[in-house]
Amino acid sequence: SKAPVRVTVSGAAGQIGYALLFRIASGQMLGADQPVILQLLEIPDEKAQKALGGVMMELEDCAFPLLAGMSAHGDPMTAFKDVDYALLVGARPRGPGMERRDLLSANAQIFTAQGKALNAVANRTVKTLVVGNPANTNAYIAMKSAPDLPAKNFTAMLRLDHNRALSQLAAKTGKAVGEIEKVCVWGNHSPTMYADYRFATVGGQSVKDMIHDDAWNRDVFLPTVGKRGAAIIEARGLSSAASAANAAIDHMHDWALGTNGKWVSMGIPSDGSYGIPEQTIFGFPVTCAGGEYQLVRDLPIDAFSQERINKTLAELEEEKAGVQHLL
Ligand code: NAX
Repeated sequence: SKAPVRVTVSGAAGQIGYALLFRIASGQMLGADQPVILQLLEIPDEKAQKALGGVMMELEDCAFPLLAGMSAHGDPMTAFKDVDYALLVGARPRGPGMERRDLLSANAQIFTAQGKALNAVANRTVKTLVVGNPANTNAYIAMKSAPDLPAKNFTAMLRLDHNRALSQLAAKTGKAVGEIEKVCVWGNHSPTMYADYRFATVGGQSVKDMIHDDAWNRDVFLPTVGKRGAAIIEARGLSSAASAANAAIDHMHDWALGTNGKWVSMGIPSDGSYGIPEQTIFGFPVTCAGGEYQLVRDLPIDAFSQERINKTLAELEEEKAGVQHLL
């Protein structure tokens, strides 16, 4: 049987953590034959650590055959020791009266410290996924704080937007969600993201031709996907948690185990393609094989798409400028 791999989850006592850990431990992320050791990071605060202890009791009570070990941490330097997969979920939420600038700098501190810890103690092949918002900029900060690790090891989660786009397209076309291929989401994980179905197909048929309604794209589809997080908060009184955890599972699963040629969306450091400045963590279409992601290259970008890409890029550049002095 396979040797266990180490998986660190930060924010492990939070609501996404609660929807995520049990699925990792049951094998849904890395496969039914892959034992895992969970290294769980929370703020050192007594209440958070106590809550984390409760989650760990529940993990024990599941008696997962694949759960080969587990530990609680309040310090990233121990939490990331020898880690193979790091899911950075914990972040500072925006509090009442908090300016965007304050939020950016609070998170810059967290992700600088975590990037440095990964740099110092993680396995050199660590695959890092940032979920905590602002996810793309936090991933950028962690990457910049870990100069001894390959930049390509740092990614941000666009998969929830990708999955939301798929489900909206399935509903619109009346097709099964699993049949839709070649959808992608460009840019920042924020309402400015650009979900793009120009290349999408169902059973070889063009989704764009099936829908044949540019106004629906602009006035219904993009706003619905972009504001879906807000709609869930409005309905549930809490932000997306199970769907966010599911997207994190999908992202890591596909990165580790491959997509068999299928497109998925990942926030990855740009290599300069599509006019996106190098190292900007930007949502792109990728395929995954052999534990690596590959950018889908040379797609045509029409005027409408260029406008949307410029808009989401401008937002990311502004976020980056807001934290540059902290790096
Ligand atoms: P919760 O507030 O329920 O949980 C966050 C947990 O992180 C808390 O237990 C907190 O103590 C912990 N934490 C805070 N700072 C930490 C640090 N420095 N080290 C370790 N742990 C720390 O939030 P939850 O609903 O779980 O959401 C977590 C993050 O995901 C938020 O930043 C949220 O904005 C972001 N999201 C990102 C999404 C994406 O698609 N990229 C979608 C869902 C979600 O909104």
